[in-house]
Amino acid sequence: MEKLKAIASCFMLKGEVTEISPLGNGLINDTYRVCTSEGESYVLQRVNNAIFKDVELLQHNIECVTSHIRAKLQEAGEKDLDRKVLEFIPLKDSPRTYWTDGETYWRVSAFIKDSVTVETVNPEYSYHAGKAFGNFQAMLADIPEQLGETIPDFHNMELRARQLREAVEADAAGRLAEEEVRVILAEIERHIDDMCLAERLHREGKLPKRICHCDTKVSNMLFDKEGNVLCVIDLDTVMPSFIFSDFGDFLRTAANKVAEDCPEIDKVAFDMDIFRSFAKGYLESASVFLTPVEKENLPYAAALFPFMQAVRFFADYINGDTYYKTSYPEHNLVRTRNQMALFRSVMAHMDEMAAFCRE
Ligand code: GN1
Ligand code: MG
Repeated sequence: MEKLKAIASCFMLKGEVTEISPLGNGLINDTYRVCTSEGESYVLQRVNNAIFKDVELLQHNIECVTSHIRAKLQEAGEKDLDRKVLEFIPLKDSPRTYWTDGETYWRVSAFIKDSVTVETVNPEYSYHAGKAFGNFQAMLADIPEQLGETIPDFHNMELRARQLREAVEADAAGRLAEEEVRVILAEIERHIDDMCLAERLHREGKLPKRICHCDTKVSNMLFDKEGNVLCVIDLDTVMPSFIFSDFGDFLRTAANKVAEDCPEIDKVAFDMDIFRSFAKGYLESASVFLTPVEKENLPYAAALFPFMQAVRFFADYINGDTYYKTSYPEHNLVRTRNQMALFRSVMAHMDEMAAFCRE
């Protein structure tokens, strides 16, 4: 904790650091809450630079995005600015918003007062979340700066398929010896081509990339105590992508009846009430810029994200758990089973979703 205190103290905080405690349950970065003698609260985060290799670019993206949104909200007369957009704190001795010793990277943002995160949502929350993520994309549609991909080809299904095949080829942890692994692999292989539709559409010039959040899980949104959306957090993956990313990844977490690592597979199911409310909210705020091809393929996006996540968890399992934090040896396999079950459940609702989006 002394080391964390020393790092936090390099930032332009109000008051002296008095307390640091762990916060949240992200799978990539380490996050802490910092309290100071002036009664202020901050979020201190170690950016995982094994995964985000260019922290300079990442913070540049985040600064562009937060200042663009701040300006838009200000223009619209927003009163509660500090709770509607994240604010990153500069260092004491430089305008830079991250600290590094050359090996680890840290940053600090203001803690948003009276906010909560949730792991599950009801249809009403989903409607608001849909509007919020649609708005987020709409606000960023005219960002003047060029943003880079903080993880190149992050949501590129062709790349994820290739990475899985490389993992299988190397079989670094000897896990291909497990029969279940081979069964799952065969099922995944049957769907890979269909799931790579977005990349094909993009190559044909029919699908644009836009600035997206790319990690729209439920827990990446702050709500106030009444259930209103305050803002979207965890901006490391904000980058050019297909709008499917934000639509699909929210539903992957919100519309699953259980958590992504729940081992009781028979409880996994895609909740159409959540789908309908989220899609309604999203379409209300995003319709202004969506093309017909984007709209038509929203059901595909709902299927793509559980599938892609299954492929990523599964590749990590086969690689011997080198990417995601795990709590027990089969954790990534359990997550894979869960996401494949969700994928099957989504696929059973394709026509119903398409009919809903057409209306
Ligand atoms: C990771 O950091 P966290 O937990 O929000 C991952 C997402 C996955 C998610 C699965 C950079 O997000 O893409 O969807 O885990 N982020 C990265 O829970 O790989
Ligand atoms: Mg994240």
